[in-house]
Amino acid sequence: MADTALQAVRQRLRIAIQKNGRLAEPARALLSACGLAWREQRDQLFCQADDAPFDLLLVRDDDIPRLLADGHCELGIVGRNVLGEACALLREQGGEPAAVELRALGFGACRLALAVPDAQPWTGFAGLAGQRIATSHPALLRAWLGERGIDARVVTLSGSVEIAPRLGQAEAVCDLVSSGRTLAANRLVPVEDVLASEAVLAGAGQPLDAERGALLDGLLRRLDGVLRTRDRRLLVFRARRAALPGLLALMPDAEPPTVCPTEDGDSVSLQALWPGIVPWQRLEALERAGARGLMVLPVERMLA
Ligand code: PRT
Ligand code: ZN
Repeated sequence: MADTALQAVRQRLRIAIQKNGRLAEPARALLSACGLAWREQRDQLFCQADDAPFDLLLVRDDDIPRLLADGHCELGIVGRNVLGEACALLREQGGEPAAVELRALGFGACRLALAVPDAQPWTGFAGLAGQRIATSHPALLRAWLGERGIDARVVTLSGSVEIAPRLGQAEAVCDLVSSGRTLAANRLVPVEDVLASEAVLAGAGQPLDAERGALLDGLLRRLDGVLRTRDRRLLVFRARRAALPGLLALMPDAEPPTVCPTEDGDSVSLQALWPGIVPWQRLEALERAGARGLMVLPVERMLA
């Protein structure tokens, strides 16, 4: 490869995301909110961001830790459970985790939980000794059992873990739970949490060269801004100066507002960041206290 072409590759950051599945759309939405735009074509596994030094790898979630470890990408958006399982497996083999969690992203929430048949009385995890536990997260489960000194047998299944007790393959399961409906439908009850999971931004364990390190810092800054503002609203209104104390008293949960004088000198224009939805009653109270031209605006992005 010519020197300049090699240089161009080096100056880019590759981000692996799930092509299809639960994390696929929220991961794309998050990267878009960070200002990245790209065009995907059917069956394409690789695409370049428009006018930005980032590439996307569209893959299965289970492949992301290995792609990071092997240096095929620098970043990945993946469930903490998948990242944790890959790291726990490496630790079992005496290796060091080759990928690290950089940010929790606030979507894809679930928990890896131990569950037992509802007809089986639960007397605490010591009762798991000698039992078979079916899971698709064997290394995480072995680490959890090991920390508690429980000698149980881990049965590794790649899917349909919840039917293992009915098929006589195991006495308990360790599976991902979000609403709990799947467990209930299979007459299982969750008894212990092994891991609280959500989607995370993972990075390769190795430090990046200066140029890509700077790209990563820039992306993290934008990401932090998006994460900070995701649920916020900007509240904007005008009011008479004299009404200000009463109005501010109605906004204890907002960040300290910016207050600007208007041309008539007697009024002010005010804007404040509000955490989450502004309750209807509060808007009415603000209007009664003298707020005029009230607007509640979504915050798209905030730079640190
Ligand atoms: O094709 P690919 O390999 O990329 O995708 P996948 O099928 O392996 O993964 P996918 O898309 O199902 O899940 C991706 C990630 O989403 C997981 O690794 C978790 O981090 C996260 N996530 C969040 C979940 C769930 N919630 C979840 N409920 N992953 C799986 N489930 C399954 C669970 O295994 C069980 O079968 O949903 C069922 C339980 O759901 P409830 O709502 O009935 O409790
Ligand atoms: Zn998968």
